[in-house]
Amino acid sequence: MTDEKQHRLKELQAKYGALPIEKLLEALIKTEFAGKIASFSSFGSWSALLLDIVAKIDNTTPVLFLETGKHFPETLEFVETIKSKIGLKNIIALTPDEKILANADANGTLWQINVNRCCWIRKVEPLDRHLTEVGYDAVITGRRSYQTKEREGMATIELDDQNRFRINPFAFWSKDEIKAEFNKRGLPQHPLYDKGYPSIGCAPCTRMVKPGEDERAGRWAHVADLSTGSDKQKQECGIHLDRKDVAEFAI
Ligand code: ADX
Ligand code: SF4
Repeated sequence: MTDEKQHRLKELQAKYGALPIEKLLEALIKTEFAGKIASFSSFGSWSALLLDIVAKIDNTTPVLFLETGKHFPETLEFVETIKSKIGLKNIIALTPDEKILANADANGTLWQINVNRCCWIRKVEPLDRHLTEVGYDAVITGRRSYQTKEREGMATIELDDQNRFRINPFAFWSKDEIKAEFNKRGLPQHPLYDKGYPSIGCAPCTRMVKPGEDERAGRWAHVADLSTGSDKQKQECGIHLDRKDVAEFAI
């Protein structure tokens, strides 16, 4: 982390860190990082909320969607619903490198034996390739600190390991606050949400959640059953982790 970036981080936090979400994002999208900021979206259960706020500020803001080739058909339909209902004009689908796929996951079953490498091929590499090509200064995510242990320490405005500003406008929102704002705006919900999928990723790595289970219990639930040497349930696909922590899965 350079001193200059650290200094700017402190300035941004002091100036905008306590603002309501619309004001925070407006300042960052229109002024601080104009033309150099993108939002990520998983097009999952509560995604419409961030997308609605971003679209109302500037509906040409790039929205990066990792099109892993493994999504539920319902997720791909939901992308179209969001486009028409929320009016986003610049959704960019990022796809895995064909050569890497052909070499490392030719039959598409790598997720069964090595989820970390599969996520690297289908998410981390395509994202990093795009971020480097375009040279964004900042990205916006929909992560919340209550979601996982790894996310507990996040800040609303932070610097990632590549010296890029990462904005987590919902960092300190509770689940109830998200739901209330979502409902107030009358936003479209992912079609699988009401069918028992509170947290939605790729189809092979997302199962239905039983009543009483944690909302992320259905994510990578098969991993604990694999003989990969790890009995810990995977909680992060890798795009928000320091790249040194996923380097061993790179091809
Ligand atoms: S994950 O790491 O467990 O897969 P989760 O579904 O909670 O992520 O989403 C957390 C944030 O990561 C989302 O708010 C979004 O910013 C980003 N994200 C997750 N999946 C994708 C995707 N397929 N494309 C783009 N961004 C994504
Ligand atoms: Fe592969 Fe599963 Fe990761 Fe999707 S979530 S990229 S299918 S391991």
